[in-house]
Amino acid sequence: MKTERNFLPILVAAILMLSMVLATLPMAKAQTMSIAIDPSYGPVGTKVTVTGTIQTYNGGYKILFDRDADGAAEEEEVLAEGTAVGYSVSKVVTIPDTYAGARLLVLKDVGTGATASALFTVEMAFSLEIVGSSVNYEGGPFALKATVTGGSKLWTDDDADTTRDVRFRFRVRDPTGTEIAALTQEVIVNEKSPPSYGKFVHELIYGPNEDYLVKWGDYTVLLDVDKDDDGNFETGELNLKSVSFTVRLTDKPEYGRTEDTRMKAYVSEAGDYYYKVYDPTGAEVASIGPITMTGAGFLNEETWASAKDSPLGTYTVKVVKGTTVVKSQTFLLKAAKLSIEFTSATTGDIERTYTATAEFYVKYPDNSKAGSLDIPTGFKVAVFYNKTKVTEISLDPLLNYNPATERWSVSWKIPKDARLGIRYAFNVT
Ligand SMILES: [Ca+2]
Ligand SMILES: [Ca+2]
Ligand SMILES: [Ca+2]
Ligand SMILES: [Ca+2]
Repeated sequence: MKTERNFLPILVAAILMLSMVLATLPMAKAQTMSIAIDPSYGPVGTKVTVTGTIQTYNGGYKILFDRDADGAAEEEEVLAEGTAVGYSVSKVVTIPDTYAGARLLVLKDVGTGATASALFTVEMAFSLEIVGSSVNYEGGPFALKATVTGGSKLWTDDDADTTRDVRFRFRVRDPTGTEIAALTQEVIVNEKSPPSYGKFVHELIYGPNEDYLVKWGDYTVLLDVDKDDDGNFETGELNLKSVSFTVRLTDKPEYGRTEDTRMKAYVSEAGDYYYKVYDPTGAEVASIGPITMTGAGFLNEETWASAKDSPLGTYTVKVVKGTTVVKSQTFLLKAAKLSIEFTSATTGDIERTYTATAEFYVKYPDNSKAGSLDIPTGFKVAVFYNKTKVTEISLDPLLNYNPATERWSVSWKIPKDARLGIRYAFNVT
């Protein structure tokens, strides 16, 4: 009895101590695999935040995506890899080319091979764009590119080349909104090669010398896609995307000095024609011709280049036959957009209070060099460190231009308090 009385408090104390020790030991329990995605649907190219947990503390993970839509996300279909923070994973992935529908997105623990999966629903998407300029003279050309991503894996091969395909149709509306039946094009478009699963692209060009593109104004191109691949275009498959282009007498509505003004016109009868260009005062500055036409058709493309000192403002182009003005349109001549070509600059490490210098040409669009007479006083050169402007220096055409070399120069004395060990650059604005 005596021993029992003494043993009980010792036992209680020992159990208490043991539980305290256990409480301070790290938990060795394995985390379960989990995955959550946001958003859970969208077109190819959607950025998806994948969060979840893996089994291995600070372990490696992979994110896999069933891009070929065979029902399994295989090792070669990896979208991202990384290392968990503790057991947690958070990663943004971009949905790659694949087919429409629910696709497996899998988080995998590289150490244990365990996985957790979610479904991302891919939506079919359409695009139609103008390649290059959306403005041109009569007849074009205008280049277009139509794309379907997230096409259907059920689409069949209709042109017997063992590649699944789908029909695109392009329709064109003139500036009055009337559809031009003669410009409608229907094409069978084959799928791009893997890994561009579900991607269908077609490019086409209207013009040059397209008789139907001679009315001035905005034309609209509409894209139809045979989404159910039944060979017909029904409701829900029409006008999925549209894009506009503009036809005029010159290939642009405005030009910089020294830039070529290109013009082309359609005429409806035989005769001797001239292109004539008039400056803002009404003075004739160009007369190109005669261009002899034996019937209806396009006059040749002709160009007129303004000079460095051509007056700025509204110019007029006319197509003239004898004393008859057949067509007339205006364009704007603006100050040229000048470009800068550095010929030398201080590079490498230089000490503070030293002077850094750079030399450069200032060029017109036609590549001719701008001298001190062409450039107004006070155009500025900025010194940058990375993208941060450090200082700005105004140039004086008398001091900073060398007529012999046609080069401009800029110098910058590096202040005593300039930050050391960083990289500076000159930019001209
Ligand atoms: Ca797969
Ligand atoms: Ca087909
Ligand atoms: Ca085919
Ligand atoms: Ca159809």
